[in-house]
Amino acid sequence: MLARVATEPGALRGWPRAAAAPRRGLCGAAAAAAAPPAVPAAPRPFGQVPGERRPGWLNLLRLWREGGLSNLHLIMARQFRRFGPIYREKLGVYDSVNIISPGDAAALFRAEGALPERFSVPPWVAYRDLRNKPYGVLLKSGEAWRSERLLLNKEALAPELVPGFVPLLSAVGQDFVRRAQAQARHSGAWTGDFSHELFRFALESVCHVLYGTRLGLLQDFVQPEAQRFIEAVSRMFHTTAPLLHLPPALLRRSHGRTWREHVQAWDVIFGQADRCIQSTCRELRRGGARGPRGILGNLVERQRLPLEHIRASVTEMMAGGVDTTSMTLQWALLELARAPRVQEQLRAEVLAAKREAGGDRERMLRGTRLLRAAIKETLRLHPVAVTLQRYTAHEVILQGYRIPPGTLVQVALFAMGRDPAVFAEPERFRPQRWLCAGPRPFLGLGFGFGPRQCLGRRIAELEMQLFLMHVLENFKVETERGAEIGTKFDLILVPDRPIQLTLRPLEGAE
Ligand code: HCD
Repeated sequence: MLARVATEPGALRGWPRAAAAPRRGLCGAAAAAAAPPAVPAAPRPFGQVPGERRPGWLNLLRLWREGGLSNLHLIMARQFRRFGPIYREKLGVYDSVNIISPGDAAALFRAEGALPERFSVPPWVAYRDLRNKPYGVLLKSGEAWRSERLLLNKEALAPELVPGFVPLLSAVGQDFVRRAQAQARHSGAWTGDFSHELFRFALESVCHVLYGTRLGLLQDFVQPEAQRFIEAVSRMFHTTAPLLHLPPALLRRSHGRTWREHVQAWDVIFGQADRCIQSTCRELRRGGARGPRGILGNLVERQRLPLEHIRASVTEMMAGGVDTTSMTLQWALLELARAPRVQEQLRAEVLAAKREAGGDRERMLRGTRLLRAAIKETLRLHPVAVTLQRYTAHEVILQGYRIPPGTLVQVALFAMGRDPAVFAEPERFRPQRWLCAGPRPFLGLGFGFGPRQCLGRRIAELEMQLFLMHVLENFKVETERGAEIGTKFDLILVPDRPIQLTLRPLEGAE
């Protein structure tokens, strides 16, 4: 029954409207649907926030019984239908307030303070404590987080980096196309489950910008260590989910199978990342680094951060850059295959941009707004993160309730993306919805918000834009009709079954 919740059109319709905050719809469409808010004059106390006042372990037990955690995103959507646009819930040892409206997200991020903090995934912290490894910027907090984050922004996120990243990422996209063409030569088209190919594409891409070197993962022979790394990252995510709500102290002492597997997965991840980092550093010392230097090289050269800390954050970026972009690209290809007209429009835009820019990829990117919107639209329907979280730095009023400082508040990204009060016809893949005039505040939150947003965002966006550009120039994307594909929570949100796709070479493409 649960599995059907998200696929039913308008499944999120019909929760108590009276309490809803004013909503702004895209292209004005959904705005009219929201009734005028009935916000009381005086804010209500925190204790009155709707929700089940049951002990956290009981809630956790129930969650486990209802298909484990793999339906977390659907269960959240159901809670919003039951309680309205704000509810409180205790899961295991973690108490949180959950919100769904963009207006509330705006209020929350305004209250995040100078040192914003998100929910700090306890098993990831516990692993580093166990192995005595420094935290990377993902898990750091306070001033240490801030100074390191500012340095990393300069090397990974700043807009000035685009000209340097584009050729690196475009080269990998081109290799993917070459590989697909070779595969299609046998039978006129390349059909299958592309997840493994896309994992390799994503790892190759992120390593090219991090280390400035190619691993060669888009060839027929793939190094077994790289393959092991990819599997370890998926296993690390998969084993995080069941450990997510347990108290950290219990984790460290735990000898359970899941925790053991989790530790082993991180060991493989750190081992492989260390090999990449060491060989890049060796090259640097020899002074012989030919070609581009890569993010790691730049960080080491600048010498503003101890190597141990650089290592921790580079490892996080390498691991974070595999499943996230590859799954998003898989969803994007599926949506394009299902919406052939949108696909044609995108292709026309890409080809026109190519004529105009003479193949200069950086200029082409500026001329492909619909393509960028298609990625936003993909992340609306298929966000990587089920929620965004913040601990409030000072009091904030959400839906007329006083939320005290230090409260964990979660923006339900998945539920928001499919809420008809926020997005008109939410079940339709319509990139155009992002292109009309007017402000669209706090709607495109796929990479989070503010100083704590995704550090890999620039890399991920360019990687996905360039990939889709190359693919659209050369192939028609098709899929079998009918196959309904759902979403499952595996710490990040992923397809609940393999996606079958076909890449068919276009007439006249080189
Ligand atoms: C998972 O309830 C569900 O970019 C939890 C809340 C939560 C907290 C942090 C999120 C996580 C969720 C999903 C995966 C995220 C993570 C922060 C960074 C991480 C969104 C939503 C990710 C995939 C980068 C991972 C890097 C890692 C491999 C070092």
